[in-house]
Amino acid sequence: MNPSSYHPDAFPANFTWGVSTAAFQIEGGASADGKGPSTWDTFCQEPGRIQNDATGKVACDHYHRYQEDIDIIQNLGVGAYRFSLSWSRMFPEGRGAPNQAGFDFYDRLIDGLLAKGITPWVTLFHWDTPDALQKTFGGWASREIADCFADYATAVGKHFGDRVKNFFTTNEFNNITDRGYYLGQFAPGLNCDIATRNQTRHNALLAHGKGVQALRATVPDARIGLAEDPVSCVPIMDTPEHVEAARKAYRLVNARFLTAVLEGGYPEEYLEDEGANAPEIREGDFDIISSPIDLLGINAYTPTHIRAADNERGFEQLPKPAAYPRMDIDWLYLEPDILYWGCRFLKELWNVPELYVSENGCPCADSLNAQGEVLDTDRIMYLRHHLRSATRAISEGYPLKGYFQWSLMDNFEWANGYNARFGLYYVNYETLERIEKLSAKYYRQVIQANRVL
Ligand code: GBH
Repeated sequence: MNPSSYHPDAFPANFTWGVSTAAFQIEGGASADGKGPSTWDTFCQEPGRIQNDATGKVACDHYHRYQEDIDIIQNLGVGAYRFSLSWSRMFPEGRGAPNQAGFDFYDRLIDGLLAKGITPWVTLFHWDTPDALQKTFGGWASREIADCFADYATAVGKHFGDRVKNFFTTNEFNNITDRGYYLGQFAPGLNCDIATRNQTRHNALLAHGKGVQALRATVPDARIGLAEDPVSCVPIMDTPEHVEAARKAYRLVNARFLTAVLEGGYPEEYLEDEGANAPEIREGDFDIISSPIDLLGINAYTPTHIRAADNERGFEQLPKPAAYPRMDIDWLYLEPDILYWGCRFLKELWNVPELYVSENGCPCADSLNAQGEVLDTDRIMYLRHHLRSATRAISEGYPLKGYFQWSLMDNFEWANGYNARFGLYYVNYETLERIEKLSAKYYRQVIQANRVL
């Protein structure tokens, strides 16, 4: 950096600024124009699963209001928009006959973004499994899902690959597998045994790997990665012994997913811990799972604090004190340094070539004041400090290339329904109007200045 223009809070000139969403959380149009049901459509029908029994039938009605949404994305000044495709909108049965209208919708969206100079970043799968695949072979509990996903990825690559170059295969394995098939909090809402849970993890890794290969084969100039939410280990203080402990912890607590993808195998400790419940691994699986990726997306929200310990593994996770500060949801504890340590450990452990924050944001108790404004100073505080942590990572040479704020607008927050507002835009769920929050103005200014403000 030119010292005369150096500012400690500045981002590099080619830094990618973006916002993120996911299909089920914003689209609505649940059965419009031939879309098939996803497991989330079905799950929302079961009373008691979602707060207030909310559903994704309408959500933000992005399916019909996408043009207005492209306009607000443009108004933010971001150069990139990360969104996911609804698999069952394009393949109502998950495989077999395509639904042309589903492809048409994403054509309109992608062409609309490109016309405004916004680069599409596509996530192939953000949790909305075609329900037909759940009903036919048990979804992610079966290895068959990996081949279906590969076929789907091939179709996506062939159809959109002339215009879309940046891809994430999957989003957050843990919420597909553990929360869906073991904890039962997310679709399909099952409480399987541990062996099945571990097998769904393995099947998901395999689907990712086959997805990478399918995209590589159909879009030669694609940049491919996955979006994961690694447990964000943060050393309790920046001293060599605690940093070393947190690095070890990062590798082991993320063993089931990220470590497995990036090392091409499960760490010994994982297989030991799971014992007889370890997944069935077939020959060649890990060659597929560890297919080279160009970039990694990290979804970062909440920390796990680590200190060095005199035990077999050399670290311990510290519990959160009762009054530890949180944002407006029980699980989101404030710790901006997650971005710095995430980038550092991903580089140090696995030399990941390019890193993107694919999600970072928080829910706030947003409301309109008498002037019709949403003064979300708490979200601005959250963003400011996380961005500063990002600039620290960049200034120390870690390969952080972009930042996607979660989320463009308030939306369907899974089991919390519409009760957690993560947006830069406030959504009035009666009228579906989008209203710019103060944090949107803040983010626009940050992007313009290309530094933390
Ligand atoms: C991401 O998940 C998702 O990719 C995105 O769709 C979502 O809207 C966003 O973050 C905000 O949540 O109740 O204590 O059991 C982040 C992972 C999964 C973290 C669910 C919180 C519930 C924790 N989230 N989890 S708890």
